[in-house]
Amino acid sequence: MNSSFRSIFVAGACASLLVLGAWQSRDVAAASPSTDPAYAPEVPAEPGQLRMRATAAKALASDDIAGDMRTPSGALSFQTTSLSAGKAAAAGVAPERVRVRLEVNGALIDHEIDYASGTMIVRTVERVVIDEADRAVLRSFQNELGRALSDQGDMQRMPKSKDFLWRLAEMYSEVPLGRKFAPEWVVRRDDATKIEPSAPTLPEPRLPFARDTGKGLEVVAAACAERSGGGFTNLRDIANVCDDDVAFTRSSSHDYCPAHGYSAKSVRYGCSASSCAGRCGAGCGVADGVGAWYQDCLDHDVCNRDHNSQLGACGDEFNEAADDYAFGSISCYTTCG
Ligand SMILES: [Ca+2]
Ligand SMILES: [Ca+2]
Ligand SMILES: [Ca+2]
Repeated sequence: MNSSFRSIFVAGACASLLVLGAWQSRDVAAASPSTDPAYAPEVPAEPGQLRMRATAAKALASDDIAGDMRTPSGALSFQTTSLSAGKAAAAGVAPERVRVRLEVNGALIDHEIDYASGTMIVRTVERVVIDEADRAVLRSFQNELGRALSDQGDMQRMPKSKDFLWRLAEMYSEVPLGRKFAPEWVVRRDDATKIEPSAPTLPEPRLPFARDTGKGLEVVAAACAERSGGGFTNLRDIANVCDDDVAFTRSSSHDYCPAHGYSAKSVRYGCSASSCAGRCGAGCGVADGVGAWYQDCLDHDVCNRDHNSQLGACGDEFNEAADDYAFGSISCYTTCG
C-alpha cells in the first residue's frame, strides 16, 4: 500500500454548473454492432495460487471459509465469520450478518454486511490506498475465487459467507486506482429506482466557458460537479442481459471532472456487449456472466472505458455501484459468453 499516494483529482473544489443529462430508459434490441465503441481491452488478470484453509469454525460446522492467494504482484488472505444473534451461525442457516476480513499486501480491510438493515460497512484501522500492485492482486482474486467456487458446485446455492466474499472479489476487481479507505465507509442499499420516461439529453457545455460581464467576455474557470444520484436498478428487470445473441442499448451517465460534467449517451450492455458492460465486476467473470447486472455498474464500466482509466474521477461511480455489488440480485448462471 502506498500511503503517500495523492489523487491527481482535487475533490470538493467544483461547483455545480448545470444539471446535465437525463435518463433514457429506452432499450433497443438488435442494435448495430457499430454502436459498440472500440473500448480498450481490459488487462488480463495475473495467475494466482489460491488455497482454502481449514478453520476453527469449520470444526464447529459453520459455512465460514478462510484462505490465501499469492500472485506475482503480492498476496491476499481472507476469512469469513457468519453471525446470528451475536453468535457464530450454524452451517446451512442463513446468518443475519457476515464479516469478511481481507488482507491485501499487508493492509487489513474489514467488511460487515447486515442483511436485515441492508447495510455494508467497510472499516480500516490505518488509511489504505489502493495502488497498482493491490489492484493486480484483487483482479486475480476475482478470477481465482470465482473459479474455485464454481468448481465447488452450484453458485446459486452458495452460503452467505461465500456469496459475500465472492461479491467483494467482484467489487474489488473494479476498484479505482488510488481509492482511499479510512476509517469507515457505510454503504446502504438504495431503493429500486423508478425508470423514468426517456428525455432528451442536454448538450455538454464547453469548459472553461466565457460569459459576458458587460465589460467584455470573461473566461470562467471550469466548474464540474461529481454528482451523486446512484440508484439500485436491476438491468435484468429491463432486458434479458443474459442472452448473448441479442444486443441491447441504453442510456448511461457519468461525470469525469474536470474534463466533462454529468452527461448521458447510449451504450451497449449485456452479455453480448464488450466485456459484459453492466455486470458488477470486471469482464464477464469466470462463470459465464454470473453476477449482478445493475445500472450503476454500467455507468461505472462506461466511465472507466471511455477514459481508459481506473483513476479517481470514476470513483464516485464506483461508490454509487457499491450497494449493487453487495446486494444486487444475481443473474446469468452459465448462460452468457
Ligand atoms: Ca447503487
Ligand atoms: Ca463491469
Ligand atoms: Ca465521476
